[in-house]
Amino acid sequence: MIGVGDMVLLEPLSEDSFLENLKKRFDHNEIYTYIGSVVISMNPYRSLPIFTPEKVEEYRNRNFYELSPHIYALADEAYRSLRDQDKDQCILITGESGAGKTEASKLVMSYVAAVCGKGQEVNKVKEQLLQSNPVLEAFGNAKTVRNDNSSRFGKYMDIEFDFKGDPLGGVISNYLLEKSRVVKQPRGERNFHVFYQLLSGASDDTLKKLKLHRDFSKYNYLSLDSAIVNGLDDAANFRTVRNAMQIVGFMEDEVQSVLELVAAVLKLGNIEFKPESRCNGTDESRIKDKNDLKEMCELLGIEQSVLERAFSYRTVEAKMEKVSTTLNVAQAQAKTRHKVMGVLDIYGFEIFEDNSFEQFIINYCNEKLQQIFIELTLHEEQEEYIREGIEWTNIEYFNNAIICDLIENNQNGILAMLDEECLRPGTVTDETFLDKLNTICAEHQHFESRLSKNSKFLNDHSLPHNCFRIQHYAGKVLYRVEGFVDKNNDLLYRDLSQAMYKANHSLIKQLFPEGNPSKVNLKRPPTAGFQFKASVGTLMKNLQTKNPNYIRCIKPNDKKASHIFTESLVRHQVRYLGLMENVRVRRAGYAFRQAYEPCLERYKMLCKRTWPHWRGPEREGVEVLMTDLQVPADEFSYGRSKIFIRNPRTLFFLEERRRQCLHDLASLIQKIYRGWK
Ligand code: AD9
Ligand code: MG
Repeated sequence: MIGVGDMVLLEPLSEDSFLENLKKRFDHNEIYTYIGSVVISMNPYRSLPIFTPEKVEEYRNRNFYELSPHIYALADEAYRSLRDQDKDQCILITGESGAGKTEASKLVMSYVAAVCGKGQEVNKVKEQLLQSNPVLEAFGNAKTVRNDNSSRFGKYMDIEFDFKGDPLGGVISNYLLEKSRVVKQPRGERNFHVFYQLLSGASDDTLKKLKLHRDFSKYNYLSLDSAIVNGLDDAANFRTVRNAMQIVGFMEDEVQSVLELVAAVLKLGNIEFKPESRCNGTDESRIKDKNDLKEMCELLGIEQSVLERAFSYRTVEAKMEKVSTTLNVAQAQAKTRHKVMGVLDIYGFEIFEDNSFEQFIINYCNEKLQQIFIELTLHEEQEEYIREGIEWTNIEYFNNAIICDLIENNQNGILAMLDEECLRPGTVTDETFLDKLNTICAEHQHFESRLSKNSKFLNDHSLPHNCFRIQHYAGKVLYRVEGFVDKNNDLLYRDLSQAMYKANHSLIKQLFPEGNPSKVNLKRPPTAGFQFKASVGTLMKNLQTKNPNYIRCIKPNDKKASHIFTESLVRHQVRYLGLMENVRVRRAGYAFRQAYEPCLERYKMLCKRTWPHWRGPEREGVEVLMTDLQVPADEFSYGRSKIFIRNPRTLFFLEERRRQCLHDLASLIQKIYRGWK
């Protein structure tokens, strides 16, 4: 073992020794390290030979602490608890952008697919589950300055299993896609992969049908300075995605429709407007060159004049009767009939030079996940000791509930204020929103406590005039308010959705149901922020019903490079992820706990007095067992309903004795059987 595999066993424990251990292991390609049952995963930024079918076999059906730390051990433990103990599981993967969350989620899914069920039907389901990834990534991931394959949406997948543990299918929920990227990308970043994949990988014939050129530079939406990404083969990925779409279940004509839509978006980006003065003195916008518009209309089966009108005449009346697209935020569903394993892979915490509404939403989501981690591993752990009457000294940790509240509080949280501003009649601008934020934060009693020394909302005169700053758990982020109001409103002019609905194209029609003139709904749809908050709330509730398994991803350097361990960067992540507190709580506590009854059931064969039946109370049975086995008294404590075992080694000892016992028993039965024959 290189270094110490479980930080709980690290001596002496300090932040420095913690980092040293991580570095030592990282330098020797040991990218996984435990804190009890939590897996720390360091991004190696290169492929390591540790994800082979042989490795899968090695970890299959083995106890968590038996082998060296690996993400497979966590996946195996989660899958077996699901299958054998009927406990729904969730895998929570956190870490900042580029830390390796998406890769980790795929490793977990491929491990579970490798070990669960067999047979033609089951294999088909597994393939579909795995192949959903390339499709989602093509449309939802993009190169950013942080990560060449950055997830620009949150993904939660519930994989459902039958009573035998065979997979039945999955439900995928998406959370707030960064739609604005289609139109504009920050410098050094790209649009969603699918555009480049299509242009690079489609056959000449397909491109001709789609009226596209292979040359990225022909399209305004495809930024040029970073269109080619080292190590990313767009053409090969296009074939992978095409194939994956087929496996997932798209019919050939549906694939075609999707590609037409992608092509139409590229055309749309090329349409340019020019102002034209009318005789009554007003300005009106006119389309400069109508060729792209014509081709776009041909692709989507829309009459050109209809779309042209919708583009050019955005009347005041239409402005007042706004109708919005509903966001693609599906509710996380958990069907109780089946066993469920949820895998959560969201966009990681982001601090850019320029942070807008998208980063605000992404970082809010990360705050919520940090909160659930704190609730379940730090808070709940300490609460359980108190409940069970186990002696305990509290360990201090930073609770980010205050930041979540600052953002989501129904009365005066930032999202509520933004909504209030968006719904207010009169002139509403990003600046009026910022003014409101500043005034309320300064005035309101409730906020004053936050503005005092513990304040997480920061706005002083040193900030640029259109910005506010939040002290997130993972660092201070400066947000520029420009676009907040529009993005939160997320409104589409009715003329446009109606034009789209008129298309002779089944997919487009489905995407703009609000354009149906017979279903005009003048009621204002919920804002983007409101919907996001609600769906994140539902997700958190869903996660809390499951047994959590944590993967905490760490980014070793800012260069996307292998072999570099930037200590200051890792130290910062170790701090804000609360990993030291995690070790302390775990060390002060007990690595393993089990209710008396199942504990007695499992180990009663190790003691003559409890085997084959123990007639008294279970707790006494366990006491007899531990005394007989001479387990040192400081290794465990008796709680009200559970036994708490301090060190995993004690558990190995019990497991080893049990295995030996079963082995002896099997030999004995064989002997008797042979003698009998
Ligand atoms: V973001 O929040 O979506 O921007 P992630 O998801 O945390 O971010 P991702 O999994 O996409 O990061 O990892 C970034 C890159 O690191 C990958 O594209 C790989 O090139 C690299 N990576 C991550 N994990 C591994 C690994 N286990 N083995 C090899 C890896 N490379
Ligand atoms: Mg990702």
